[in-house]
Amino acid sequence: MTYRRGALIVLEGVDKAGKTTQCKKLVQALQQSGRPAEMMRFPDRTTKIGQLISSYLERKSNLEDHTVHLLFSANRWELVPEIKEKLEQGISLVVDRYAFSGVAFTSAKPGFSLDWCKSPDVGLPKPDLVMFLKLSPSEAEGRGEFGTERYETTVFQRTVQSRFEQLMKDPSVNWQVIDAARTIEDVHTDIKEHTVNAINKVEEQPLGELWK
Ligand code: Z5A
Repeated sequence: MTYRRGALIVLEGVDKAGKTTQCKKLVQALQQSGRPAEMMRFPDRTTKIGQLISSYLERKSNLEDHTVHLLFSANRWELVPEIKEKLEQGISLVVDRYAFSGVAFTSAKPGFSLDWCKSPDVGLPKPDLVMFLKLSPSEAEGRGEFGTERYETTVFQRTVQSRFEQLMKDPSVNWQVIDAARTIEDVHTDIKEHTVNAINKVEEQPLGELWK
């Protein structure tokens, strides 16, 4: 029997771009069309490392900036065996944020280079497709107030957006920019089309290693 793996699909974007909404809709649509698919999200707040991160984001605890960056990365690495197992079983994974958020958010802090921020995530399973949900800061503001978690301020989010733009210049990653300012249905149609193409394309290809 021919080996067919699932695809690793990542949705990235600034706050309120609609990542969670679209991940859920995409998984549902894939399943309904008979393609095995599951959703994952980072940070995964259910693990011990994820709980440390969650407490930091909720401002219940403070962590030194390098330390929290490494915890976000460790939270991805601890799930790598599960990611690989699912992909090998032919299940496509739709992931809400990944290493790109890790780099964009930490490098938006003073004194952090893109290279330093990327290094702990080098070698992670490489996404077959990364869709960046593009939404201008003013459009994001139109979707309601920011929450109370750390990083949820307009000024910080603008810097994060510019770091994402730097990351998107890397041709070793399969980026697709999605206009997230449209209706939920229009964005979904676009995302689904890119995803189905990626699933069909990669099923007989080996999984890559990120930034290697
Ligand atoms: N972080 C980090 O620092 N390092 C890392 O390595 C990682 C993450 C992985 C985690 O937040 C924080 O951790 C995040 C990055 C940092 N900090 N920030 N800021 P999270 O993942 O737990 O939650 P979130 O990412 O902040 O969620 P979000 O960005 O706020 O939302 P979203 O998923 O992009 O959007 P949504 O929840 O689907 O939709 C937001 C609202 O807009 C909602 O009311 C929707 O109904 C509405 N919506 C969605 N789509 C539309 C359209 N098309 N039109 C109109 N309204 C819409």
